[in-house]
Amino acid sequence: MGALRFLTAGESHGPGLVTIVEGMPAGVPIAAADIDRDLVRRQRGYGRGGRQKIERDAIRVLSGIRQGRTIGSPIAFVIENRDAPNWERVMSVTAIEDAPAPVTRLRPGHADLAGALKHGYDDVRDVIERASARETAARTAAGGVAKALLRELDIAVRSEVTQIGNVRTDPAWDDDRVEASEVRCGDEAASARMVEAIEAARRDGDTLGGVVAVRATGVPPGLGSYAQWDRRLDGRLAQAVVSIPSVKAMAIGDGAQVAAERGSAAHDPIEVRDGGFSRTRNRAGGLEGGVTNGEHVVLWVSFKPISTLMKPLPSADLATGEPSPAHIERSDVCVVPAGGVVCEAVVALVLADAILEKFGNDSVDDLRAALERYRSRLRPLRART
Ligand code: EPS
Repeated sequence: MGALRFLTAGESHGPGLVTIVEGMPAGVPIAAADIDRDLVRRQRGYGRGGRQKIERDAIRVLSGIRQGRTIGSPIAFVIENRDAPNWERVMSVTAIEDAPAPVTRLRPGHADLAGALKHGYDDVRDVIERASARETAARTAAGGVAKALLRELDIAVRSEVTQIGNVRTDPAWDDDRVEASEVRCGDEAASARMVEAIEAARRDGDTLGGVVAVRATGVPPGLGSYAQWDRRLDGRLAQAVVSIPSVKAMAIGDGAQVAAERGSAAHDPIEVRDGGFSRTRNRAGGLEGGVTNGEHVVLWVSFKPISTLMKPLPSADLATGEPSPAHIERSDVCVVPAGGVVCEAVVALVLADAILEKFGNDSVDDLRAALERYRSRLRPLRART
């Protein structure tokens, strides 16, 4: 815990977003192009709004990487907000005369009311700017660093949209099909129906949520710990995933279904296959006792519909208290496909953190050697040499 840390800064319409990642071992090959690829994937997806036509999200590396490898120092990035020049007066650092009128019409579902009451603001703009999901670009960049480490260890984190509105399907886990789909769903027929559902919501001035499946493969058993509540990896994954804007629920494996079943159906029988321990099924989603068990880590993440509605809900004015429809601001109709990319990033960060905590974070060569030695003893006691 805390072997790998990251912080982000930046307002949605300020000059840019800042990411600092600290705790990466030296010697990890890392290319800005790989991180930028995920930033582009996060911008795409049917149902995104006008903002993504303006932005060309890409990192500028400020520190921590030299000659294509990490050097063990803090890694810092900036992502420029290309929209910033259009917001210069609103976002002016120095006080300006005849400043733009404050936003006082509160949007249900956003942080608007809770944030304004919390900080005593008279302008909801002060909430909107940092509560905006624009911040997830910075989190995606941090996740790109974690993915670079996991790649070295043959661990991959993927995501796939399985539901938008009431259109549902099963994950295909086929990268080519998922990335070819406008909604990042591997089922072509379901993709088409999801696009139609988004279009129908747009026509009605409404928005849609959905579900993303996230799967990490190649994860060694023994990450996390059952010894203390805050070391349990299930809880650490939940913190990382549920803190993504719009996420309202996360299930681990078949966690939502087994509540209605008997234990004999819910748990995963153990067997020995090819000399190693294995399972006949993976309903636990790769986690038992807050520790990875060697199976794929599988999460199901539910996103609520975007809160800004073009046909706004009834609301009240922060200043006058009078009834007033919610503030309307340029927004998306559906962010579930983009949300999947953000899920990959934060899951990669949690897994990388747990790996560094178990195997050390000074040098990637030392780490690889420690992991190989560990893997070589993951057999029945009597089968060990
Ligand atoms: C986002 C940028 C934002 C929104 C969206 C996420 O840009 P703008 O507010 O200028 O249109 O499009 O934010 C939200 C949906 C939200 O609810 O905060 C981005 O880059 O992801």
